[in-house]
Amino acid sequence: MGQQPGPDTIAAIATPVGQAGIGIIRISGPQALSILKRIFKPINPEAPLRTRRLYLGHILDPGSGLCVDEVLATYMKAPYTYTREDIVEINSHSGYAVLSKVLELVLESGARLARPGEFTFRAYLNGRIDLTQAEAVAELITSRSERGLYLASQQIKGALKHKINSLRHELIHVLSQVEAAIDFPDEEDTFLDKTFVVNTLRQSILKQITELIEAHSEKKIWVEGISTVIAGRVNVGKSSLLNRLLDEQRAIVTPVPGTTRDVVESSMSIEGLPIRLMDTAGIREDGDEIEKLGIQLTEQKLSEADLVLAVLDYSLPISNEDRGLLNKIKDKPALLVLNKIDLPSDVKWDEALKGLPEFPTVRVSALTGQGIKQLKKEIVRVVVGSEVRSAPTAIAPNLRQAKALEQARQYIENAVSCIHQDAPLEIAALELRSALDSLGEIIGETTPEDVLEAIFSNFCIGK
Ligand SMILES: Nc1nc2c(ncn2[C@@H]2O[C@H](COP(=O)(O)OP(=O)(O)OP(=O)(O)O)[C@@H](O)[C@H]2O)c(=O)[nH]1
Ligand SMILES: [Mg+2]
Repeated sequence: MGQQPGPDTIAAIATPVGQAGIGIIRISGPQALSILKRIFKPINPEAPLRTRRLYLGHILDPGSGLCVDEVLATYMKAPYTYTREDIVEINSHSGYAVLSKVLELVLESGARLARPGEFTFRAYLNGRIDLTQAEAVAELITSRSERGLYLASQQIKGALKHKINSLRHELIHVLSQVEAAIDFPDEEDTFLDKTFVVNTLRQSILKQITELIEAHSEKKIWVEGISTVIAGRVNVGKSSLLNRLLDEQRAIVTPVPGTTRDVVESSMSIEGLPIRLMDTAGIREDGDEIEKLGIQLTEQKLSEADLVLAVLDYSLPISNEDRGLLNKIKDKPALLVLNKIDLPSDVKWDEALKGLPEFPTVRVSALTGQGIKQLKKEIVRVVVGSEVRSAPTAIAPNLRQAKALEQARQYIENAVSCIHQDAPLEIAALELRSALDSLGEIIGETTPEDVLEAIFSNFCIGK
């Protein structure tokens, strides 16, 4: 994203390119209106193109004079727009050829193709929104659940920004007292009330920061979904379990061991909890070349998973592959799924599992559906505690913001121990100032350029 936006005008297709009723081309910048006038002929040629009105007309190619499409066009005058610049939106019909032709004419008339997230970046640079609001726009678009949508929309309205600003004010108040005591060490009315300072830092500021950090993990679940990997040795019924959980024949099931070679991913929700379910290649020691690659992929997915469903065959003795899997995931949130309970079994499972890492265990039959309800309940329990909370947190930071909060927490804890140990107050002040900077990074006041670049490059083009 780099440089400040100059006086240039950007344009992009703001809707997915494909066949649909309408598609939107968006233009932002000082030339937006003149570009529109060059290529758009309103039905009423006398129409003055006033701001915030929808005009019916035609897009004409200025070179050939040919009509491209019948459209609705809007001109929105700065500064009360998304980017705080002049904006034009052209609602054309949606098809690849139409949209790209209109965009081409816009670009030929003086606009430049927008980079991903550049409209929102301008909104941020022009002070219409802060960084937390800009990030929430991306989260709103990618959100996988209603709860995730709620969290993102709260953040767009500025909930996190206000929270961070109020924390900063509290911190500035404490810092000003520390600095007054440094500057005027001998005066009675600037004498530092250390108990007050430590209490404010601990009981108010640190407490709020910690609550925000905790809310982050909850948010990740709602916005991104829980990546849940079904793993186990070949033929235990992983693909059957995926199909049963999804209630559809998504993955191929056969009696042949080593059927699944690749990762099969699907989405579902349990009690509104968004789950990204992944069926993987069965683990076995003597597979062929393709199978080995599949197993490598399984291992990678296992390491990234939020939750593992480790499937074992209830009817067969425990194997080395089973033991290897359980040991591998010993530090992960996981459920042990004993599948095929419709079949007879001589295995004494309590004994067979002795000495292995312990997990909550559910007995199911992917074939008959027995135990699947219980499995779904356990999934929710492992991920969010006993049940889905009905009163969600309204404010929840994303990973970047949570990391900055952790930094701030560390600096404040350092300051508290400095004050406790009667270290020079200058050091405590320095720590508190660093904490302020970390909080400032969250809302974009002290955010390094490369971080901004990374944030906005994750947006889609046209947003
Ligand atoms: N009786 C019984 N058979 C099952 C059950 N679940 C799966 N099977 C059968 O077990 C065989 C293997 O099932 P899959 O779902 O393909 O097993 P998988 O773990 O995905 O196997 P790979 O992809 O080869 O690793 C098939 O013949 C299924 O019909 C079950 O609960 N009970
Ligand atoms: Mg399979």
